[in-house]
Amino acid sequence: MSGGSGAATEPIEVEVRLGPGGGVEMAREVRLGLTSRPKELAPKYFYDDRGSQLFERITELEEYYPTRAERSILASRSVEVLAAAGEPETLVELGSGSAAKTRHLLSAMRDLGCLGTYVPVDISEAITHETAQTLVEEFPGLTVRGLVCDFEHDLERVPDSGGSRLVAFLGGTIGNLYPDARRAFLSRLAALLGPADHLLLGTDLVKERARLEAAYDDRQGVTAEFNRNVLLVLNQELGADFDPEAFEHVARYDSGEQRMDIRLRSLADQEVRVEALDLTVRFADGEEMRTEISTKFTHDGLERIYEEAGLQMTGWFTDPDGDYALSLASPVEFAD
Ligand code: AVJ
Repeated sequence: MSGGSGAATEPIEVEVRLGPGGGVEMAREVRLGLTSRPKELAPKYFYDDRGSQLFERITELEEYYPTRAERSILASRSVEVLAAAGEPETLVELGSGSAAKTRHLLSAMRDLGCLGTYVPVDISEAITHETAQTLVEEFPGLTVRGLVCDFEHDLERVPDSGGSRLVAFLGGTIGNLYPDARRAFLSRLAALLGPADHLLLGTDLVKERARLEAAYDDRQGVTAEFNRNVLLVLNQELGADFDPEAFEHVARYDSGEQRMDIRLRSLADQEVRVEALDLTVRFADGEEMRTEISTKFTHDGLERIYEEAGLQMTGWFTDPDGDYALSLASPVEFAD
């Protein structure tokens, strides 16, 4: 942690909690994925610098509505959201990144007179520092207590600044988790929340197949490039020799599971060498490897999901078209 004895009065503190085991874990996880049937890779590996840039471009595509929809809810209803959350003094944001949408929440806190502390939690130390600096300049008096970590592992490290908290998990990233992992994650979040705290969760909503599939298979091919980028990440990080051109992007809506199912399909019988794993992997012509699921939710479905995790929904905010939702939840044990 930076700062000395006067640490508590520093406007910005960033704690770094990145264990040295990251690479080992990636190797283990990728080995498991490439030797499973069907093969599968975790979506977190999309996001190296190039992958993050490609994702930024996705958010600007005409077909990709979720980012715009979420932003429009935050832009028009943040005061309402904050009031429903009991005017918290602390905003914790999981996966904060450049905090582009966070400004709406911070402005609303300022307008309501409750703005105290912002706790960005992100995997990128550089972005967290940069964001912290920009925000203290933009919001005089704001205290930033950043945490650099993989929040799926280090959720319990989120500092308690005193006062009530709003923990925001935006962008629809919860949709990447399988039901078991999602339940576990939300239960841990629930355990972290005090009686006056709330969770603010961003979720994409179930809608017609055509719009969903277009959002994940844009005409410009940016999403295809983003999907194939995971192969370049494996080449870089694990000394693999994937030829991204030998795979095509597949994005299908699974209406039974209510989720987008995103895969890479091998365009030939091929062998790929992964040097760091001392592993040679065979792909049959047409074989598909899943790289991401992106679950779509409904109001009632989310109510049940919260309930299973020891939470209860206390607020529901959608864009005018009903494409996307921000919901508020609080821990059940403290219900009044
Ligand atoms: C950042 C996980 C919310 O699931 O919509 C976008 C990622 N993948 N296009 C999503 C993504 C393909 C995105 N999330």
